[in-house]
Amino acid sequence: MNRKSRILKVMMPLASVFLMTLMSCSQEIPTDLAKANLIPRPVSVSATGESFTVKQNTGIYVMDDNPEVAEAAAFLSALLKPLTGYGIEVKKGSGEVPAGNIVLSVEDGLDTGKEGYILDISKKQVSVKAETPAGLFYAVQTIRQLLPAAVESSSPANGPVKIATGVINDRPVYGYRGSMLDVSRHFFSVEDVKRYVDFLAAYKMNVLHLHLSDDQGWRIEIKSWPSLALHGGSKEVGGGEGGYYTQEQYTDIVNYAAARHITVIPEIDMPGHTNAALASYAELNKNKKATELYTGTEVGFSSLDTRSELTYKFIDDVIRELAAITPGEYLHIGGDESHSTKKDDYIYFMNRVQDIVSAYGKKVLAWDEIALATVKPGTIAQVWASVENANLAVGQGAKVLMSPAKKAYLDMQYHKDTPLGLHWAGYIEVDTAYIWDPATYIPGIDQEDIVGVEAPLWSETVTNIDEVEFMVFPRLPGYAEIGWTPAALRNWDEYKLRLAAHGERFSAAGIDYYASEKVPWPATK
Ligand code: IFG
Repeated sequence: MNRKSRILKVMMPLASVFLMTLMSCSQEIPTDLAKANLIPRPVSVSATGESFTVKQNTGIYVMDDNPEVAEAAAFLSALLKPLTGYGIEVKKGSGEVPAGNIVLSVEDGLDTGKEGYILDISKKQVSVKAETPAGLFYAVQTIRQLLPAAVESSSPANGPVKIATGVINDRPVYGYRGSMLDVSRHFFSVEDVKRYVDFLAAYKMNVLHLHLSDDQGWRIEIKSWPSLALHGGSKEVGGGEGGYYTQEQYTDIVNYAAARHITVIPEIDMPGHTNAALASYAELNKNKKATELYTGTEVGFSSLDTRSELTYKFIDDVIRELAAITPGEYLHIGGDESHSTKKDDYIYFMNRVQDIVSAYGKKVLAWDEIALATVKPGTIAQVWASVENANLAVGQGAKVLMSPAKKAYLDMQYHKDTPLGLHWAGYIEVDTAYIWDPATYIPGIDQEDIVGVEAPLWSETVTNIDEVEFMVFPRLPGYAEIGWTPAALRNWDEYKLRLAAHGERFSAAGIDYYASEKVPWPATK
């Protein structure tokens, strides 16, 4: 062997060792936790510049017997398993937990409130602390966003999974961070509603308001009035076959949401928006004639007979059955656009129906027109169109839920060429949806008057889950951040960069999002 080949024989292995070392070193270059694209933006993040690596024997220790803590751990394990290919076992811990593991514990006195958490990531351990299981669940959603986008398609990461080290101390500003899905204009399957719940959970939202009845469809089984669902639920806008949830299916949705710390608030809209009920029972109509089922998109033409005792028997039966299958403390009684109800009749009706709801141990949510009546103790007015009603409600000592149509209606077109949606409240591009502060939106209505934010998706023009995704993304994460993150930490020019980084996560989750030109999406999109 000549001299040259002898040198090569020695040098080659050394070169490959050097190259491997370089590569492994390059993977050792610490990632910066402060540069993570988290939405909602956490209250405080301090990076320490190293990485925790998930390894073959990494487990998740729960230091508490509370089954909800184990559920949060199981949720994280289900995210990590396909990503790493490891077992990621959930174990009951006590005392010292060996290095290289993830630890979830519920503790008092953390000053993180009911939904906050402290996420302390070091090379040796990921420690998640919260005062409640909800806080742990939200910490898990933060960890989820520290993992590669592949986690959203349950597919393997390309290489070791590393989590940047540092401490995140986080808690929401508002306790009510929600979205509404109108399943009345167009009906959506249980599976679609569960997917909608998944969207909310990923962004730490905690309320799903289901608009279950309107002129075009009654979507929940009421056993004492069976025709409501059977007949009133048989069509939808455009004349399609509609549908409804049996009480068992509704309970399935409620439980699925609850496992993700999301409360379902059902809405029975009345006295207006009631044609589906009036078409189902002749006796509910003043002239004792059932109306025709309606498949158009006009509003304001229907009204229950507010002076008939049968109407209140009907409502009592509906509220009783709905309250019995709704663990959440609120029922929504609608009250919007009652253009066919005289004002005095409306006031009488809304006052009486609030009493029926509280008789079944529930509190009332209603659209802001309720402020024209007596807003009873505990009732929340959902602000959608009228600053005057909002001030009337707060003037009566009520709290408000902010859903201003001009900012928060997800059925508004992004711009004039958007193929879906309406624009009566204006066009809502992604920046318009983000650049507002509920606490200063209406002069005289301050943060302490506001329970939170909700983004409604009305479905006159939205017919399936793909169209839902197009209208909801990329605006929904912005509403989640408005509900969670202090206004002082929010600004569009910084947020849009984080949102851009979520584009690959939407794609990995199979979300057909609108690639707005307002957002600097990475070249791949
Ligand atoms: N207003 C109606 C909705 C729906 C909406 C569409 C409320 C409270 C217009 N009421 O918004 O039923 O038709 O953008």
